[in-house]
Amino acid sequence: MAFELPKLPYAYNALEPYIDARTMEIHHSKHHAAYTNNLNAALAGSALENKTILEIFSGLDMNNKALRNNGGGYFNHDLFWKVMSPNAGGEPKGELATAINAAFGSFEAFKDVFSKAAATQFGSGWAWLCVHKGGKVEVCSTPNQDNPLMPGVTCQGFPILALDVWEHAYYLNYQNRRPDYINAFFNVINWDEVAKNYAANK
Ligand code: MN3
Repeated sequence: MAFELPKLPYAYNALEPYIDARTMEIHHSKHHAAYTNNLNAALAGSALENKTILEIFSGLDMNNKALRNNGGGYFNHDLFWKVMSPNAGGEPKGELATAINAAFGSFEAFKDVFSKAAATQFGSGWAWLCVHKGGKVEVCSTPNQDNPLMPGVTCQGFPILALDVWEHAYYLNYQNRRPDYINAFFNVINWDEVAKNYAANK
């Protein structure tokens, strides 16, 4: 079964003014679509063809650039779309809030650490909030389309919140002002979805 471009769970303009419709449309229908198509091309005829994306990551040959970049691009964007929502933002609740407070001291302190990870990721990449077995959470960042589920990536754990800091994610609206885009992202984080990811992978 080939991978399919996941449907966006809201309209392209739903995240305005924080993320503009044109950026969302190009990002989803061009960039994410290309990663998905290229992933399928990289898998075609190989022994991995019917594996899940998590199975593919667990045994990934990091020298296989087509699989690494396009598998990452497929998975990372799927998580990114799902952890955003219109009329979202605010702060996490329940056990996720407890875990964030335990790791960082407060939500504001978490926001600083996450924002710094996103702002200082040199070039293209992603910022993550991950959960480890046992429930501890950690912030990290990775270059390109790498993610914490890939072998040898120093940042480990299961990713439950993702922020794309490639220029294609913000340049039309924010140009070189990556920190403004990062700040805006906090207005569209779907904490209910992040909490679901936490509960499923802790
Ligand atoms: Mn992207």
